[in-house]
Amino acid sequence: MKLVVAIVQDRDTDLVVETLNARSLRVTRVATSGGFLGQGNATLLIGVDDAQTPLVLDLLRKACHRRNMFVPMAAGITDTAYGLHSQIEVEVGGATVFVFNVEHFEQV
Ligand code: 2BA
Repeated sequence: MKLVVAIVQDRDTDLVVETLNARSLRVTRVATSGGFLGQGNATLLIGVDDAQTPLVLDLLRKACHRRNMFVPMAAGITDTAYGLHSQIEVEVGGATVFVFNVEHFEQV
């Protein structure tokens, strides 16, 4: 068994969860935020049989999109006096995925 931990953008989360549930794949969503941009994202915990792991990764690839965002050059600065010229473009997503081997699983 594997535990897939996927960090996805808020905007993609509903579609990912619906897609997984439609395949009878179970998922827990945790509200998180990125350490760099400080924006809300979701961390999904997906426990699956080994054989289903490629399917989960494929569904994540299809449902999570790359987006370009502009952020102030000094992270954390939100003053509107900073114009676009002092912003940098950052590509976010699709999903950041970690796959762990599960040593033991049970529901009691
Ligand atoms: P954030 O930490 O808010 O990062 C958002 C985006 O900012 C990243 O997109 C990346 O393009 C950029 N970025 C992050 N740290 C940077 C840095 N030190 N210098 C320059 N650019 C930087 P993604 O790579 O797609 O990551 C999206 C979100 O996934 C991250 O949000 C974070 O919540 C999570 N994440 C990404 N890599 C991770 C890792 N190795 N461990 C834990 N969480 C991770």
